[in-house]
Amino acid sequence: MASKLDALNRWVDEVARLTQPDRIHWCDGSEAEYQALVELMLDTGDLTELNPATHPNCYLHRSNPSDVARVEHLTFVCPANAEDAGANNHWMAPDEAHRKIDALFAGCMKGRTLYVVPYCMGPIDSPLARCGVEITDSPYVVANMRVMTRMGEAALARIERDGGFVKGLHSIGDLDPAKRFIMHFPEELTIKSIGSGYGGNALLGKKCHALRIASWQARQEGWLAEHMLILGLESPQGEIHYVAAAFPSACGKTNLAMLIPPAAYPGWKVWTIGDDICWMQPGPDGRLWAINPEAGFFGVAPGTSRSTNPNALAMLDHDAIFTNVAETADQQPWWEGLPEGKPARDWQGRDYDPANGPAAHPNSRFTVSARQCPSWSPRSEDPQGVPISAIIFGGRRESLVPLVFEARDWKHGVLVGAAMGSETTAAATGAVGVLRRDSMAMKPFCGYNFADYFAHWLSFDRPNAKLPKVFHVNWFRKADGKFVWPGFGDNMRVLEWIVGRCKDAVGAVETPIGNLPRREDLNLAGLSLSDAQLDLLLGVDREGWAREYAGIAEYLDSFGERTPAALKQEHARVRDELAAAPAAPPRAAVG
Ligand code: OXD
Ligand code: MN
Repeated sequence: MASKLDALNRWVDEVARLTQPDRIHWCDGSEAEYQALVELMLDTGDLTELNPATHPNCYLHRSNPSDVARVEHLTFVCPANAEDAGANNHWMAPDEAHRKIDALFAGCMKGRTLYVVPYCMGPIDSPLARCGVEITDSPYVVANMRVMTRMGEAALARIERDGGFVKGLHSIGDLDPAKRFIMHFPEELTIKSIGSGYGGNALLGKKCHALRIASWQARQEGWLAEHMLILGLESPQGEIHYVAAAFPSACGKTNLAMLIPPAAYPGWKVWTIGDDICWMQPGPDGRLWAINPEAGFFGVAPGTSRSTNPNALAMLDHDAIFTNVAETADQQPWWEGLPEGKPARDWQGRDYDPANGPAAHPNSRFTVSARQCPSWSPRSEDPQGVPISAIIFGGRRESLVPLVFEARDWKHGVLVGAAMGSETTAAATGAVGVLRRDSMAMKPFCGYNFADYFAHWLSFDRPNAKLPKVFHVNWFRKADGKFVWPGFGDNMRVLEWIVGRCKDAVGAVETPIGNLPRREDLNLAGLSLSDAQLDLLLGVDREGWAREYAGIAEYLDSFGERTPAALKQEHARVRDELAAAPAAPPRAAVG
């Protein structure tokens, strides 16, 4: 009798014929299987054990030094029509892309085991969840997928029920950067990745499936797949508001998702649902309901400490995989920003010598189950997801961009997200600290033309929709080379204002770029910020913004004819307001 797994079995056979592995292993996701993989990797040297007394069940993986970050210049989105990939993606014709990458896959698994990894992105019984199967020859990838997704038997059972799944073929190949490609075929719901064993290049459930392929599916099916954390903010009265926030890679999503409120906030609590990806869909009540498709965190280690993110540190002392961090003399993991301990060996396993650069690679990571986080929310498992009250966009901006502002409505919010800019980080190869536009923090992850993506975002504004309010934040404003805003736990003050705005319970002042808090609208108790610093954080430099909007116009035009007229009109509205001399002091918009 035909089974819904026939297509999967046929694909596994086809891949095995191409890649010629010595063995095929179907992953069941069990603890015993995980332990066997760990033993194997300890034998081959792919993992080393960290100090079992201080960090039980923690392991260190050192990747090839040429393979330490996502490779955007080698990442392709390959629909039949180049226009559908858009100027935001590298495109290759699908036939050519298959030919090129299949030539690299030919025979690449000789002497290796081919692992079949069924996984589910999202709570296993959620109507919002979607399944995939990754075929890989990397046991490190399998171990990470077990932490990051619902992997194994339950996922296979769901695939058997649903029939459909996303196909992801991965091999580390020979780790030669000249033979490295990450290719996406959205029309075939297929991913092919070779030549890298690192993070988003290799754990195909994450960026490749849950963002690039899912964003394509989401457009067709009427939902959103976004590069956003999800948190719940609980007041002392027990009221919880859920917020989703999009920041580019390595701009603090993990820290915000796990925030511990400062002393000025007794009785408040932040609940963590996700730190990287959010799938949202309009519910019958018109609100957007969101799930985190992932089950773990693949977070940036450097900078994580008891003062910046105590919750993260608390989840990292057992059952975690560390990649490219340094080690202390007694085999504890170490990275820059950790005041305890000091490095003895660097991320490449050399005796630590500051002349060789940082001890931990700036993009070194931890992989850990979300359930280990002290602020993990049980609502993460809710099949219906959580209702989103606010969407926050943000980036790293040394100058110009204020601490926080609120978009006047959804259309303006879409413009604010589309116009986002951020200084680049070590999460991808290339120069660090260069300002680039990164719409909705999706520049490296949107699986289709940004112009169509903006139109898709605009399309959610329809009768009976009860859409979240949209905000923009910037924790990274600098003066004299130093950050002005303390950030981390104190970002709670901004979250409180945001939720207050959602409830029409707190004031703001209207400006052409959006509504900003006045000093009296923010709880600043216990902070020592000077008047000049507050002016900087809460001020709008009209001339600077006029220049910014000129740059945004060029950026929107770079997507050509498909850029929605409504977005351009919205841009023109703000640009004209900025150009008009302020007739009167900004108006208070007390809500
Ligand atoms: C990530 C990234 O790993 O955005 O989450 O690079
Ligand atoms: Mn990310």
